[in-house]
Amino acid sequence: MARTFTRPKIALIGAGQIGGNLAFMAAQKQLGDIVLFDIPQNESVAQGKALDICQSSWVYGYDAKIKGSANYDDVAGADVVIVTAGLPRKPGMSRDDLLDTNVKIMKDVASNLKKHTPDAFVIVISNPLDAMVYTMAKVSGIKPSHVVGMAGVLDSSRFNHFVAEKLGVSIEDVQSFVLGGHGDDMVPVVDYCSVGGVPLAQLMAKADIDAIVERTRKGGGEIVALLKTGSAYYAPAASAIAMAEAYIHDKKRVLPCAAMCTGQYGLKDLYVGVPALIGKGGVEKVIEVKLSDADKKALDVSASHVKELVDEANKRLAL
Ligand code: TXD
Repeated sequence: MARTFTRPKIALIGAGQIGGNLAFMAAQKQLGDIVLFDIPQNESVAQGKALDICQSSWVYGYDAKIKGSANYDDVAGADVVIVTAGLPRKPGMSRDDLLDTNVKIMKDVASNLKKHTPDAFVIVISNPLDAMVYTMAKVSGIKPSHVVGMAGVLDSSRFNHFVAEKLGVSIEDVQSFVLGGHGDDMVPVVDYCSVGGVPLAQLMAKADIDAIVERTRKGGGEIVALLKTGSAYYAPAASAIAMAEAYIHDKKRVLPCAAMCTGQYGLKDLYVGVPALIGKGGVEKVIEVKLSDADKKALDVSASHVKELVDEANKRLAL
C-alpha cells in the first residue's frame, strides 16, 4: 500500500500584525499549508495578505496552499494552530490592561478550536499571555501537552540580542532562557546565560548584566512606545514559528515556553514560563533546573502575579 503524504495544516487565528508575519514566515520555511483566519469584518484583510504571500512564492520557491478566511470550516483539522486574536497594547497600557477584552476573544476562539481542531498543537500568543494560554486550555479542553504559550522564546531572544550587541559577539553563540510570567517580573536566569560556553558573569560587569535584565523585562513596552500604534510583531512571530517547527519536525528542542506545570518548581496546575522540550508529542517534558535562592524567589513572585491574572480571567469566564 503506497503511503500518502500530505503537508501539515497550519491555522493562524488572527491575521493582524503578528498573524501576517506568521503566515509569511511559515510559508518561507515550507512548514505546511496555511489558513490565515480573522473575524468577518477583517476577512478581506486575511484574504489580501494570503494572496500577497502566495504571490511571493515564486521568488522564494515555496509551495504551499495559503488561504484567508473567516470560516472555521477552513480551520478544521489543522495540525498546528497559532492564536494572535486579541488587542495589542497602546502606549501607557500594561499587558494586564488587555485582560477584559482579550479573555472574551480567547473564549470565543477556544470554543471553536474545541470543536474544529481538538487534536492540534495550539500556540497562544495573545496578551496577557499567561492568562490567555490558561483560558485556551480551560475552555478548549485540549490536553495540556498541546496547549502552550509563546513568550519565553521572545524574551530570551531579546536578552540574547542585548548581550550579543553589548559584547560584540555573534548572536549564534549566546544562550539563555527566561522563566516566569510574560510581565515586568519575568526572570532572565543569568546564572545559565553563556557566550560560546563561557558564563556571562565572566564576560560582563554585573551592572551591565543588570541593565540588560531590566531592558529585557521592559522590552515589549520599549517597542510599544516607539511604534505608538501597537506592539512588537517580527520577533514574536519568529519565536512562535520556532515552536511550531519543533513540533512539526519533531525537533525535540528545549525552549522557554508558558507550559502547564504539575509540580515542577513547586508550581501546580499553572501555566508559567519554563524550559520545555517540544517535539511531536507537543510539550513532552517540563525541565526543572536548579535555581539560586534569589532566582527561585523571583520565580515565585512572577508566578504569584500569574496566579492573580488567572484568578481575574476565571472571574470573567464564570460570568
Ligand atoms: O510575547 C507575546 N506573547 C506578545 C503577544 C508579543 C507581542 C504581541 N502580543 C499580543 O499578541 C498582543 O498584545 C495582542 O494581544 C496579540 C496580537 O498582536 P497583533 O500585533 O498581531 O495585534 P493585531 O494586529 O491587532 O491583530 C489581532 C487580530 C486582528 O486582525 C483582529 O481582527 C483579530 O486579531 N481578532 C480575531 N481573530 C479571530 N477571532 C476573534 N474573535 C478575533 N478578535 C480579534
